[in-house]
Amino acid sequence: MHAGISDLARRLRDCDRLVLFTGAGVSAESGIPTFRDAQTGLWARYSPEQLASPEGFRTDPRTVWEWYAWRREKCLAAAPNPAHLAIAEFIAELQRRSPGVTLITQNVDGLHQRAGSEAPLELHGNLHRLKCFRCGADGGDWPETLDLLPRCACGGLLRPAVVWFGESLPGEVLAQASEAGLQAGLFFSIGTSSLVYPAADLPFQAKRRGAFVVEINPQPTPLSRHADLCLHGAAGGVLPRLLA
Ligand code: BJW
Ligand code: ZN
Repeated sequence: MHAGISDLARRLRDCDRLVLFTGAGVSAESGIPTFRDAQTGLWARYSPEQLASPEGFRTDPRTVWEWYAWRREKCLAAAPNPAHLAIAEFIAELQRRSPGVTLITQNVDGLHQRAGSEAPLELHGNLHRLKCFRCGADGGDWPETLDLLPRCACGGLLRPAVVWFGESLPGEVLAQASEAGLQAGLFFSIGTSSLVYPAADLPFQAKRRGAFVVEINPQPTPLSRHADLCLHGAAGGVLPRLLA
């Protein structure tokens, strides 16, 4: 039996350690495709093995660069939607009361920052930054053209600074996210399919430590039956009302 929404309003008022954990669904209403939607998801049209794995990059770095360049253009052309904005306003409001709110995102699109959320914990990196495929060094800004693929001072190819399948998440970011989850009294999982690990484990860890877990998603996920409350709907519709 799910706890009610009036109970949630009370918890939002009283809770002093809160986590907002977001996935691609939060950017869907900005026109950024999710990964796993059966019709419009990126993985319905493109191969994750070819485009989002170290093996794929090793085999055909140009194809991977071109795919990310296309996605980057889409992100730059998009604007934050009411979900990003509600989250940013909510965090600003809460930070006046207490410091205990952490935004953790799996998204690489930078839209939380553009909405005004300053430093989300980016578990899967950021598409707008680059790093070296060989030595891991920071790779500066995107090149003007891809006529020649950009290289690091060490000679290695640069790549988008995102986390591909089979790669470890940035250790310090994951540690901070886990810590925030374990401390949380209230944990929101918003717009994520809860399928990709280790990120998907965060709400389960929080739940085991006693957090009240709320899921916001138009579809059920593997988290749904463990959550204390499921709000079925689009993030851009639910969040502005909930967090106002
Ligand atoms: C809305 C909405 C609206 C729609 N409002 N909601 C078997 C084989 C191989 C690997 C594994 C395996 N089993 C486990 C693994 C490990 C693997 C994994 O978890 N795989 C599973 C898929 C099975 N994980 C990894 O490899 C991770 N690393 C790791 O484990 O390291 C340890 C290790 C080291 C060495 C060897 C082996 C292990 C790394 C995972 C990296 C994920 N990377 C990506 C790409 C990032 C870069 C890029 O953007 O290109 O991250 S994949 C993609 O999935 C992206 C996302 O961040 C991530 C999560 O997706 P998300 O955000 O949940 O999106 P969707 O599309 O799945 O869901 C959207 C949701 O929104 C849906 O529920 C909709 O209903 C909802 N929605 N509209 C609200 N308006
Ligand atoms: Zn290098």
